[in-house]
Amino acid sequence: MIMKRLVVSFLIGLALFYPMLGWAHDYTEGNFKITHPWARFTPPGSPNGAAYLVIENKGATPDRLIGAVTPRAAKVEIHGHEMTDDVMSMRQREAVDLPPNESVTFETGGLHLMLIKLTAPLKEGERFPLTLKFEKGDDITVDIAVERGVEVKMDQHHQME
Ligand SMILES: [Cu+2]
Repeated sequence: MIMKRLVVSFLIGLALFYPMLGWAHDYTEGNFKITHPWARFTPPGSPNGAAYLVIENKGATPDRLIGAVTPRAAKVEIHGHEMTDDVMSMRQREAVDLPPNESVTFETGGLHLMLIKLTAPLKEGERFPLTLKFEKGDDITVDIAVERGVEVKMDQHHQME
């Protein structure tokens, strides 16, 4: 009886804890380590989303991220934020340099992968595949974890497009 109760509470604990496991997932393939690929949930009717991750180039040579694809969106664009005349604006980038032995962070308010025309809103707790394309290295497919994240005003630019 006690054993059964322990198992049940363990399972409940696991269910509650499960979303947090997403925070720690990472992938090491080829020269790259991809850490915590995630996207913010999107409200109903929102056409676009944004994904974030950290890419570490563990190799000895420079490479570049040249794009990404996912079945969850019509296309993926690399976006960065830039200050021009004291105004922060979002700009599409062709590629992101990945120097050897350095980490590049895609984060809210900075570099991000813009998911254009989502097939459906991103639901918290959901996971979906996204394939990163490199100039030299092989493609790497990661699971993007959809999370609540922290509310950031910056994200409003996604609604405007
Ligand atoms: Cu964007």
